[in-house]
Amino acid sequence: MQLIGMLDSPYVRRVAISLQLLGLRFEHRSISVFSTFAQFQQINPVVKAPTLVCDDGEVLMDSTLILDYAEVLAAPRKSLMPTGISERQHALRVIGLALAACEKSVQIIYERNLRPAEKLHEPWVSRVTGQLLAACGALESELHRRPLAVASDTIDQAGVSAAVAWQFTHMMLPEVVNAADHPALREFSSQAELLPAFSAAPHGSSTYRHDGQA
Ligand SMILES: N[C@@H](CCC(=O)N[C@@H](CS)C(=O)NCC(=O)O)C(=O)O
Repeated sequence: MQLIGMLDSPYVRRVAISLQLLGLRFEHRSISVFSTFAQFQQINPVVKAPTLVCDDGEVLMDSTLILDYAEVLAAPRKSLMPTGISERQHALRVIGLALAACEKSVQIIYERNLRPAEKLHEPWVSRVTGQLLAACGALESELHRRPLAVASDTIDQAGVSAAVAWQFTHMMLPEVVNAADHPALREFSSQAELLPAFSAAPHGSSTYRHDGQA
């Protein structure tokens, strides 16, 4: 199967990291939804990253739906989703917060980069910024309340998503989300970024290769 999209997208990155942790082989094609729109459109006319081209050619999109598919492919060997109800409930809360942080960060970045400066709508930016800070604040509290595992064989989808969300927001909007206010997230993310599955798929424009070659 092929994972389409750049690793500067937190959604593409959470899929690339999760597929590795699930022990699934995939080819990564680092195609941009912006600079190579037409090429992306040939693969998925909706132009959403991540896109997954399954082995039979069917095209999936949306990171959470792709991960749902990946979980079934990896079962019963491996899973990143806890099965106990209390653990599952908590994982879903953390993943929801992480995805909200990604979504609000992306909205701010698009507002800044895609809209002419004179058309920037400040009330919208303020609203989204408040939502981003709320998501990061809640993630920080959750990490204090219930620490997440951060080793290759114990990290789960909540851990992958929280770490990817923090790294993305921290790299793209450091002036919006103050790292000093989020010590637990910062520490968790630094440890996660050292894991082989994370370092093989770093934030940015590189292409993941399963043989470890960049
Ligand atoms: N909920 C989606 C969000 C995906 C998303 O918004 N991806 C961005 C890249 S970070 C994208 O495709 N942008 C192009 C567009 O929406 O037109 C997911 O989890 O995959």
